[in-house]
Amino acid sequence: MSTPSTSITGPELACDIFCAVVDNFGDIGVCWRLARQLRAEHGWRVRLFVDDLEVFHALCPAVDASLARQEAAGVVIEHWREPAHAGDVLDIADVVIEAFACEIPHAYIAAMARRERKPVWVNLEYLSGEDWVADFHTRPSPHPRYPLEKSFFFPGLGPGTGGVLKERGLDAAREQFDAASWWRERVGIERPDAASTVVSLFAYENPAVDALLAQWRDGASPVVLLVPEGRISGAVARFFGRPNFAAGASARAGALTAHALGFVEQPRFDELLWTADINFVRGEDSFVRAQWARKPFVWHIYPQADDAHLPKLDAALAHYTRGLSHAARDAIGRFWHAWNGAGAPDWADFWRHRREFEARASRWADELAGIGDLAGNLAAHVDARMAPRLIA
Ligand code: TRH
Repeated sequence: MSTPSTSITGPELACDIFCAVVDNFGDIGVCWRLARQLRAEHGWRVRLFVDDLEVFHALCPAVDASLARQEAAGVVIEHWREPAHAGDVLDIADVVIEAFACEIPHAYIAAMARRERKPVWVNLEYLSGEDWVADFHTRPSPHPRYPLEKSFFFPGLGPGTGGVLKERGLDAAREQFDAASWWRERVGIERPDAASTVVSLFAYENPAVDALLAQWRDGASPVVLLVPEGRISGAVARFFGRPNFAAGASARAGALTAHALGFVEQPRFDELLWTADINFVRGEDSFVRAQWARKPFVWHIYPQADDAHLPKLDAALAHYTRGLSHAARDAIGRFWHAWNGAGAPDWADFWRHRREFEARASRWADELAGIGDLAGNLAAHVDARMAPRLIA
């Protein structure tokens, strides 16, 4: 574990993070990762308010969904039982993070306003690679009624944004990863040889999946598919003519062999991405982890009303494909769009650029790391906002 950084605000800064689980795992996925990192790498005293402990339990089995308050990985976890609840004792932190514009309790805001030294109040936004993000990142917004100011913290993929989360020990852990043991332990077989293409598939329901599975089945070289149990499992089961495709199941058709995996605690999710040759990921957190895995990936973006997600998809593509040949850039654009509902996926057309994608995946991870990691950028933002108050 890394040594906590020395911040001008002291090592034991108290931070409250509020997280409302909208759906799936991404909201708590990002908050839990951030909470652990602020605790482990910055030495902050972190309290995480979460409204859905059942979902949290999937990412962190140590979390007991029946408890009002508990601790895991050095983070205090409060069951945010109802919108008004903010802990039995209104103990206002130095830093208050509301994740993804969730509404923090009114009583808590009123107590923030009464606090002698006002907390640094941050709204952590969803990740977007769009250009406008840099203009809005860290912009302040005064509260309409209280003497409080909130700032908007935008994760992003380009300079001038908050970046994305990356733990200090992540690259070292990836380099030390023992793939052979992983295959025996997680899949119960020896690691496939280099003639096979290993694909991980973490996605929402997707009409393009049948065509893709058929292409892998009918292809000339073997494909080994690893499917964490979830929203796409039903479609994989139907393809193989089975009632379900639950953890532990395996199936084979033509050149395609598929294995279903159980859901693992969050720190172990990366291993799947490290072992595969290409990763299908979704939402926000797995999308980020795929980038740190330095492997080619395909993003199933979280669909929004009125196709509001499509500019985000194109913005991510613009970053990620920079420097690729025209042919490779067009192929990845076509494939990502097909995976997100526009057109039919053509695996051969896409994967013939494999070597170029692999080289770009490594270069891109270096470029992305150049923005700095989100937790570090957030700590610097908090320091900057606290400094004038300390001097005053
Ligand atoms: O689950 P997601 O689709 O999450 C979301 C939410 O839908 C959210 O509302 C939306 O706004 C956001 O996306 C953009 O995908 P995501 O973000 O990749 O989160 C999945 C988390 O699950 C991630 O932290 C990795 C974790 N995970 C495990 O911990 N173990 C596993 O075995 C697997 C498959 C995933």
